[in-house]
Amino acid sequence: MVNFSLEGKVALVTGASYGIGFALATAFAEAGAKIAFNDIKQELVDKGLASYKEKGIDAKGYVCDVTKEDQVQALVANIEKDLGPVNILVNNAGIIKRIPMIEMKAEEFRQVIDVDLNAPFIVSKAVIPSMIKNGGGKIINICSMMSELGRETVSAYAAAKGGLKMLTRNIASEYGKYNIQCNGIGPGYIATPQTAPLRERQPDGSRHPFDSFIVAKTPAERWGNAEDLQGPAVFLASSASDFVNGHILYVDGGILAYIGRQPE
Ligand code: NAP
Ligand code: GCO
Repeated sequence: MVNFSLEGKVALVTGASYGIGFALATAFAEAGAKIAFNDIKQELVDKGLASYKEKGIDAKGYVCDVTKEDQVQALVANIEKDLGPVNILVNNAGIIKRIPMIEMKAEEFRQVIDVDLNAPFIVSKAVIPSMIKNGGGKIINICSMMSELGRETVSAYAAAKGGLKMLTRNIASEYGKYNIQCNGIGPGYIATPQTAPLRERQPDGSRHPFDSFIVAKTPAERWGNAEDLQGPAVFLASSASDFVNGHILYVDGGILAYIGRQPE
């Protein structure tokens, strides 16, 4: 029988006080996993703990900046002490800076690469040794439409998410022999705090032009919500996907397949 259960597994979802990470961790808990998550600030970890508690989930929260290798090593050691070795890692923490490339400072470009690409390397490197020791594991990298497409003002983010697609494939290639599956989820446009600026109502009450643009580019004719990602994530975290490796599963309502609705 196909097994989507996560009973007895320890899942670490980075940056999961709210947003997509919170939704994925919630789904993992509902499938039986023990949940560990981190955020940069204690008050956000506390906010996340309260939100998980409201859903009846006894998550463990840790303050950790995923770009700092020493903090990540300590995070993984603390999770192992509190819950056991990490069986499932979701590299979810991420930032975006929407700045025209020639106006972007090199430091701003580096900051995005640091969180969105260097950090998944750092956190994956921290958990793979114990996954090897324990006979395998699951790594899920949260990629993006920008793993495949570019657009104005998101050069750093697209470079990072394109790199994350290839890091996903490389981890799959290098560690598949240890029964570690590393895959990506490429969400379409999801209604979270990160995309709130793209959906703001205009002063005259009309929809943000980008909001209308995305709806016209999406066959499903709607923005996604974080819950749309839960089933694909549980699939990739479970033994149901043990022969899926190095794959980027796009959960985008069809954006990548569609040229876009023609103007009326
Ligand atoms: P979000 O609402 O901005 O949440 C991002 C989370 O990451 C926040 O909890 C944030 O914590 C945390 N974080 C940022 N930098 C961190 C660091 N250095 N160390 C630890 N935590 C850090 O974003 P989201 O929309 O849920 O997106 C989550 C992931 O999905 C990101 O990788 C994003 O690129 C990706 N994604 C989003 C969409 C979308 O349409 N929303 C689509 C495709 C992919 P703070 O609040 O403390 O900053
Ligand atoms: C943007 C958006 C996108 C989404 C997502 C799409 O400014 O274009 O923020 O990048 O966050 O990555 O998959």
